[in-house]
This record gives sequence, C-alpha cells and structure tokens, in this order.
Amino acid sequence: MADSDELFSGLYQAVLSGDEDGAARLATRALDSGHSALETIERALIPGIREAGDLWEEGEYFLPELVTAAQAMKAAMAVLQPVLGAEAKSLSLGRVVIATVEGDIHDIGKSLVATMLSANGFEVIDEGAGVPVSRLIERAREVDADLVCASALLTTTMPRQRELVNAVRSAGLRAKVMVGGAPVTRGWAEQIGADGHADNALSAVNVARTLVGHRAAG
Ligand code: B12
Repeated sequence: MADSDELFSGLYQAVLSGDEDGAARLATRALDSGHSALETIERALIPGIREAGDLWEEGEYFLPELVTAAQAMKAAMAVLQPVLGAEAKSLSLGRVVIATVEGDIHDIGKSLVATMLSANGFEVIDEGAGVPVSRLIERAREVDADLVCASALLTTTMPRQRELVNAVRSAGLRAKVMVGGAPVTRGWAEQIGADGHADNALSAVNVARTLVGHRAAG
C-alpha cells in the first residue's frame, strides 16, 4: 500500500513539475504494478494537473509551467489510454461525436471522456478541440450520431454549448446533446436545454447509456 502511495505521489509530482519522461515511466510502472489505468488517472494525474492550475491561479506558476504540466499529463495519458481502450467491448452502444468547443483548447478532459465512452462500447468520433458548432452538426449528420458531446473549460466558451443545443434542434437531428467541463454545472445544462451533463468521465458513460436508451451496468 505504501508503495502505491509513493508511486502515485511520484506521478503526481512528475505532472506538477512537467517531467514528461518521468510521468510516462511512472504511468507504465503503475500498470506493471497492477493498478488500473483509471485509478492511476484519478489518483495521480487529475490531482496533479488541478494542483498545477491552482498554483497558476495563485501566481506561483507561470503559463509555461502550466503548459509543461499539461504535456506531462498527456505523456502519461498516452501510456494509459490504450489500456482503457483495450477494455472496449465489441458491441456498439451508439455513435458519439465529441469535441471541445470553438475558442477553447482544453482537450484533456474531453479526451478522457472520449476514451471512457469508447472503452465502454460506444463508437466515438473525436473531432478534437476548438471545433465550431457547424462542424459538429455536419459530422453528427454525416454519421447519424446518437449523441453529440461538447466540452468547455472556459466561462467565455460555455455559450458555444448553448449554440450547439440550438443548432442540433434546428437542424432536426435526432442526436441528444451532453455537455461537460470543469465550469459546467447541471444548472447550466438545464438552462441551455442540454439532454445530459456529467462531472467526470465515469458518470459521462452512465449518462450516455441512459440518453441512448441503455441501462447503466451494475
Ligand atoms: C491544463 C490547463 C490548461 C492547459 C490545457 C492543455 C490541454 N491541451 O488541454 C493550457 C496550459 C494550454 C491552458 C490554457 C489556458 N487556460 Co487553462 N487550465 C488548465 C487546468 C489547470 C486543468 C484542466 C484539465 O485538463 N483538467 C483535468 C481534466 C481531466 O479535467 P476536466 O477538463 O475538468 O474534465 C473532466 C470533467 O470536467 C468532465 N468533462 C470534461 N469535458 C467533458 C465533456 C462532456 C460532454 C462531459 C459529459 C464531461 C466532461 O470529465 C473530465 C474527466 O473527469 C484548468 C484548471 C482546472 N482546475 O480545471 C485551467 C483553466 C481551465 N484554464 C484557464 C484559463 C483562463 C486558460 C487560458 C485562457 C490562459 C491564458 N491566459 O492563456 C488558456 C486557454 C486558451 C484557450 N483559448 O483555450 C482557467 C479558466 C477560467 C475560466 N473561468 O474561464 C482555468 C479554470 C484555470 C483557472 N483557475 O483560472 N490551460
């Protein structure tokens, strides 16, 4: 147990200090020691990147330090994501188009949600970050999506989620809309008329299952 604490604390520090190689190496060690990818993400990576954000907000970190912390997180995610993906079931629960909205480059949370949806049997079309509503509509129509997911991490980009909801409705698409991102609350989701909202990648899977008409497992 003490070994695990030490391992996760090392990985947390590697993210915080922007040590890409160390983060990738410790993520590999976590898997080799029998920890799941999800546990590693939740116990070390997310706390690490959030602490970097807090330090930046407090003026302790400058933007380059936050950027290198995000790069270290991504290096570790590159090790862990294939493992999450490998658990994917062969059946498709539904087709999901996902992106971070236009004007917003934060893609870590969105990618985690995409990976978890995919690992849980959804067919996921990840359009990346900074994606205009018009492109999401185009893709949703093209693939006849069951669900369109939009992430926003900035209060200034949250209104794009409202535009998406309106655009999906006026385009007459059958897709449901799920929104998320650190500043996105259930209240906001309700206010803009979104069909669903989730605070983290695991609940995103359960909400997605409900929205496309499948009961949550367990
Ligand atoms: C890492 C980071 C960055 C990195 C992003 C790297 C990348 N490629 O993503 C860098 C350094 C580039 C960056 C840049 C900026 N950032 Co920044 N950043 C962060 C930070 C520290 C962490 C975000 C993160 O990755 N968290 C980890 C992931 C796993 O969590 P998450 O994103 O919340 O996602 C989870 C849930 O929200 C949910 N979820 C997410 N998306 C979705 C989607 C759906 C559909 C669902 C259901 C669920 C869901 O599930 C995820 C997994 O559990 C946050 C602080 C914070 N505490 O959030 C600030 C933060 C978001 N950034 C902020 C700002 C201001 C900026 C900049 C404008 C700074 C600048 N002056 O340039 C720029 C943005 C430029 C732009 N146009 O986008 C502010 C936003 C303030 C606000 N209220 O709007 C924050 C809150 C920091 C702060 N406290 O001030 N940032």
